[in-house]
Amino acid sequence: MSGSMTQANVHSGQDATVSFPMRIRDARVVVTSPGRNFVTLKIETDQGVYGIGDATLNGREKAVVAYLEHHVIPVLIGRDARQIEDIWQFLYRGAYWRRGPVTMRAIAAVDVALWDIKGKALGAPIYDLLGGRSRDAVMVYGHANGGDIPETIDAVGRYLDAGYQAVRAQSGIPGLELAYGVGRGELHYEPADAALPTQSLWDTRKYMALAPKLFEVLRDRFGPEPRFLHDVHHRLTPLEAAQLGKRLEPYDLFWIEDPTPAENQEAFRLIRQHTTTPIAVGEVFNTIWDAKDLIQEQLIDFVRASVLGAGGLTHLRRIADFAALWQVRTGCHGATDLSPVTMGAALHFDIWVPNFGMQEYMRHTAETDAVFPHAYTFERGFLRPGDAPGHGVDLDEVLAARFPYEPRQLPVARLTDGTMWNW
Ligand code: KDG
Ligand code: MG
Repeated sequence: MSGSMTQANVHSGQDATVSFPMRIRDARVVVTSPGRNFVTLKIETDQGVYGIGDATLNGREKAVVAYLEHHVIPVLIGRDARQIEDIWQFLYRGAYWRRGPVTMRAIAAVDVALWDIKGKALGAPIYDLLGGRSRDAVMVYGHANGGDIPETIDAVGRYLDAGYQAVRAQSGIPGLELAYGVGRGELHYEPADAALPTQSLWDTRKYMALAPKLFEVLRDRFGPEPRFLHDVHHRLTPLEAAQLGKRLEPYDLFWIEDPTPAENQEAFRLIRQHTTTPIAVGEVFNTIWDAKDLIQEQLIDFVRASVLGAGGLTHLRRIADFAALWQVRTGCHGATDLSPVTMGAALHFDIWVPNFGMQEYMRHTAETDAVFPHAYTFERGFLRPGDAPGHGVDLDEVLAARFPYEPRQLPVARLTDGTMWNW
């Protein structure tokens, strides 16, 4: 497509003056590891305006780097950066090989960088381009965890004292080393911990006995007000998930997440038929097709697709609009492997999206925050995107170069008899 419209004196957000069209002059991938690995795409235009997008795929970073460098960047050069929709369609349809975490993260990085450029060129925060604010601030939940129930209760208490209104609670299971969701530090839980996968063990019966007890004790201790969330991390069969949802009903959870793998969307019907505990699914979703049946059959309550996982803002807003028809709300994935660039973009999305549910927020390390200076702010359980043009997150390339890539993979899980299980 060619863009012939000209418009002079548009503020770039970077103290430059731009005129349209804006040709993509250069694009490059920056890999940095300020505490963990991040893959970042920087797109530069001939008008001096640049944009930043996140392309991190935890434990598989280099696959996205190669996809971007070999197959995406060469086709971007010379295109008009204003044509976000056409470029999205070109990268999605034009690849022939559709969907998947590698492809869709690469597309997300381009998409978010282009929204950033458009916002800077027009002097507008992305939320204004989407349609403006629907709320004042974005409610977030943090991860409270401990080696056992008493430790988890203490951790939840610290989050509530810090002003959080929503807390995800995960407890270690006595006798099982390395339970999912139990980190080594308070705020910086990071599962990708070694160059080769760490092995953890899983025991469904022990977990099923512990999880309802945890929430019984949490409600006793903290009363009805806090929103409590819990991540099952794909570990149960549909029937077990239905049983868990039923057992948790008295404790009024905000959601249980990923109760069973969602490759088979139909599997959620059985869970749904047996429990009114709300269900959230989708941090591994890449497109609307992963969620279509779950949404339109009203088998879930929250869709956890993210700006990073689901092809950027252009596609995520389609998922959200589709979900709104069935009163399914958003719940964007926001673990530490989504960089501050994704967090910035997600907050513009969250503050706009009419059917907002909740945003996950795990703190990045101080080094990560320094490499990605950002306009978003946190205060007592809420995040605000700030009013900077674009998404408001930058990349300090000089600092980034001081943190070279470190091979890290996610753990694997086995049953106690050695059978491979879902991590
Ligand atoms: O990289 C994997 C993590 O993002 C994931 O395990 C975190 O389940 C997760 C969550 O809900 O944040
Ligand atoms: Mg999860």
